[in-house]
Amino acid sequence: MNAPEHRCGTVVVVGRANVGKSTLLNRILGEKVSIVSPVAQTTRNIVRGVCTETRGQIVFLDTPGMHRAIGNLGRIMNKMARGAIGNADLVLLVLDGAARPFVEDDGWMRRLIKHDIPWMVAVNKNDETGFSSEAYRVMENEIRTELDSTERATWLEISAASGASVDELIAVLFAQLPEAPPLFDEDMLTDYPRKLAIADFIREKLFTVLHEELPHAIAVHVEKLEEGEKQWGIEAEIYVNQSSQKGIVIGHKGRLIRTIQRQAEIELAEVYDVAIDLKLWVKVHKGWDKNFWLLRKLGYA
Ligand SMILES: Nc1nc2c(ncn2[C@@H]2O[C@H](COP(=O)(O)OP(=O)(O)OP(=O)(O)O)[C@@H](O)[C@H]2O)c(=O)[nH]1
Ligand SMILES: [Mg+2]
Repeated sequence: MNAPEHRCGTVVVVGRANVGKSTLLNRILGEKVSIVSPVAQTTRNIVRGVCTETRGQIVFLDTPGMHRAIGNLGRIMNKMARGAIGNADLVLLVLDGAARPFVEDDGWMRRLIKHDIPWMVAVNKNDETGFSSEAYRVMENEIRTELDSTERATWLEISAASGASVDELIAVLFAQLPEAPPLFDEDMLTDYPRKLAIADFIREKLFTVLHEELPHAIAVHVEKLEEGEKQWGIEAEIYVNQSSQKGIVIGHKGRLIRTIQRQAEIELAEVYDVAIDLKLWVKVHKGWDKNFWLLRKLGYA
């Protein structure tokens, strides 16, 4: 009897900002490897997540959401996402069925059709009232007609939040990948560097707590990480562009920064299964998001 075939390949997850790419990756992996927030442009790096099971191994790359870029950081993020598809066996384009199509969705479809990369669509948020994939399907038809392309992408309607049709999506992904041995050790979930992951968890809490008040350019850098057996000591700096923003992040009598610190400690303790002592400082770094040296230090360039 033949051994069951083992499929393996890289699936690059792309789409407009805030459509639910990172939520979907976490749902598929059953672990939080990529941060999620209601604020657009949450993911700023390529985050790799490896799904290993009896059918084979899918290496997912979560990418920053495409958006109208302002400044160097925005341009780097868009470039990262566009560049990532060069490594794909398959591109998964995530669309937001609870929102109308945007120019960025058109841009992705056009790019994928033109470059002739195998791709499929997951229309996300089908748990929301008013969900519809119709306008996006019309968009694909119109672009195909314009570009003289006769193929059709595979479409699925899912909810990354509830998990609806996500198993079906995984089955479709496996079916489209080549027969190949695993690329990574079966125990590996992600190879995203720990200091960057910790900085992201803290940034996620900043995004969630500040939300409407969030300064446009904000970043977190882990200055110190001491991994003790019973407790990890972490010191991190929060970068803002102006001194007025420092007050927003700290809040009245330090209330906001304490909330952010506590929420980050709780989540980090859960993720790394160790007690966490987190210290946060807010630093004014005028123009940090335009400074390539700082962007590199933050892991963005
Ligand atoms: N209702 C609903 N909300 C969802 C679903 N998936 C994600 N969201 C929400 O959509 C928002 C954005 O989710 P993310 O996973 O951060 O989106 P993203 O595409 O990774 O965003 P960027 O990293 O900014 O590009 C969050 O508030 C999520 O909770 C879904 O299936 N249903
Ligand atoms: Mg994301």
